[in-house]
Amino acid sequence: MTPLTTDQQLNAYRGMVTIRRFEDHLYHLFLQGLVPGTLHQYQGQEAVAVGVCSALRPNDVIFSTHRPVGHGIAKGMSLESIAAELWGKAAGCVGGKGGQMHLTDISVGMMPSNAIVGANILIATGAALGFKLRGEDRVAVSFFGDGASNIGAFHEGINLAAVKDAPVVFICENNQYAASTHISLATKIENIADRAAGYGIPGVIVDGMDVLAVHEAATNAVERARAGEGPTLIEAKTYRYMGHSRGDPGKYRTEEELAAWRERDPIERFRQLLADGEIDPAALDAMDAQVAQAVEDAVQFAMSAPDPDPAGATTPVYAESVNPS
Ligand SMILES: Cc1ncc(C[n+]2csc(CCOP(=O)(O)OP(=O)(O)O)c2C)c(N)n1
Ligand SMILES: [Mg+2]
Repeated sequence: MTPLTTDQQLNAYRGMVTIRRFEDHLYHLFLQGLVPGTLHQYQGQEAVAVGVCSALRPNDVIFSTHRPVGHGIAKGMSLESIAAELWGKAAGCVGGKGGQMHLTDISVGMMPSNAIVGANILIATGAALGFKLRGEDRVAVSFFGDGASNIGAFHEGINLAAVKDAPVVFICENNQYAASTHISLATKIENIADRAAGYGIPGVIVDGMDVLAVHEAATNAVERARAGEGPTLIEAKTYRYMGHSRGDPGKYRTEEELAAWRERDPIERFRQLLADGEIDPAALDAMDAQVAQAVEDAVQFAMSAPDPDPAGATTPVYAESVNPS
């Protein structure tokens, strides 16, 4: 394991709190009808995004899903560029043309997130093969859900990555549900990580509510990928606190189930660990307040930012010219 320095632990705490605060703030604004479109929220899963991204270098890349806010924040996107994208503003990360499910910032390694379930397993594999063929010391990460593990692309992507020893890490965030379908109704085996054996690669199960455990598992997988030994499938057992998307009240699960997972909240647990160690809880309180202000500022910025110019509606959506004549 690469132990995290105190600064890295504080960064991990700040990252998880930023995701939670931002998502909670969006939720309250959404209920007031102030957020355009829908939201797929990440509360509860913060330790996965932060634990994995803390094991990566800036020039490593990640591929996310319809639930990308946590991944984007963890990889270093600015809150302003995410918020402005959610509000469809010109200052958004893709000029307001993508919205919540298409967060992108190539400069920090946040590749275009993809709402087609399972698709990024193949795309991340392709990126990793590109790194390998060009001799670049870089790793690609594919984040996807338990539901995606029953899509054909899961088999095709992981099999190809395994055969080619591609420098890619597959992170299955098993949050127990694919929309309203519980994992037990869609998957006969207990652990998705067990499927790794079918591809001849390591399968690792990790507590997705424990940021240090996720960091350790991700660090091992990233080191393996960098050493040319190929991919790893990590299954992070976790839970989403909110409904699948904002229109979903989540009636298919019990209050008791939700409460049991909240008992293991990744932020509360990590905060306790830090406070039991050498970190002054007052410093954590100060960080919480700074994060709350940064979230508020980013949302204010986005809501008051100018709309995109309609004249640019088709650029860069279509190539300028594909016909040399
Ligand atoms: C190929 C495909 N099929 C169906 C959908 C509709 N859909 C969007 S999200 C989702 C559930 C995905 O569940 P999971 O992979 O577990 O991710 P989670 O939402 O739990 O993060 C479905 C079925 C889609 N976007 N793409
Ligand atoms: Mg799921």
